[in-house]
Amino acid sequence: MLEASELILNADNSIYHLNLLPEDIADTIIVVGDQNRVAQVSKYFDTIEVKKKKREFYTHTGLLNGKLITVLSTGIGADNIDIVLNELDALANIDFNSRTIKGEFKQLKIVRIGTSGAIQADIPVDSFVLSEYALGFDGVLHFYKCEGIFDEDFAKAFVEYTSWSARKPWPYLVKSDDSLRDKLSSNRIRYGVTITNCGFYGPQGRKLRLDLQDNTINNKLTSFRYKELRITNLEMESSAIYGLSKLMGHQAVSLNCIIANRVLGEFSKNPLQTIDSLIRYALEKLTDG
Ligand code: R1P
Repeated sequence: MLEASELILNADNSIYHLNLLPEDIADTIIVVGDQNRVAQVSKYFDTIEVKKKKREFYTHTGLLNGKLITVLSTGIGADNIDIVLNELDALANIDFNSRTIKGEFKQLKIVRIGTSGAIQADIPVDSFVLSEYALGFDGVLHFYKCEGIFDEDFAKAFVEYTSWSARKPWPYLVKSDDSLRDKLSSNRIRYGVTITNCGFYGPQGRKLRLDLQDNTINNKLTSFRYKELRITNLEMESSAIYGLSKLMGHQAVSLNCIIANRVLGEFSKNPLQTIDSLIRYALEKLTDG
């Protein structure tokens, strides 16, 4: 039995941070960083059955073409993903009355629709990148028993190539779910390796007033190659989504709207329109068939 301090429920039996009841979520869940993006997604639903919020975690669940979909905001960062993934999994797989793990496992499909910066010159702003792999600099997964889900050879080659400081979290490479990736694929999509950073400025090589531990890190990220893989873009959530989903048994894919190109120093002239176009693309693919 999970104690009150471990599985924390609110007075109405909803889960602590997300403020949701098990019946409030669909099996297909779109996660976005920005809470304002939740309504940008749910405005395309035919009906909205659930609207709840707490802190930065806004949730709308509704029907689109007869399919129940949840869209939920995670806020920024892999630390928030630890909360969101654990609480979504608890909603699906823990009996809140008996506080025990249910006998039958329920698998969730988790699709992130996020914004991201490209670190290759040939990935233009306003394009879409599906993270075939996520490379985590966030460290969240290392707190779980996670041996065996990472590509250790990739990590070793990366650490050597970049002279990665031993004071930084050990990078971990984790793959997207194959079948969900196929469902969301088309010739409008580019594929790549997405770095999940633990911050926006120094951790992504941005220098405002503070000196960086390694001023050349972004050049090394751009030039690093491992077999047929190269790093394509940077954001702040995908590796924790992929890693935790893999450990829990859920399917996950991250779709990135490229709003900046860090190599060319460019930023999208209309990021909202590009995000809207990726939202419509993802909804079409998820409700197709
Ligand atoms: C940083 O501005 C935020 O934008 C990106 C990063 O991952 C980080 O969360 O994604 P979202 O637009 O989905 O929040």
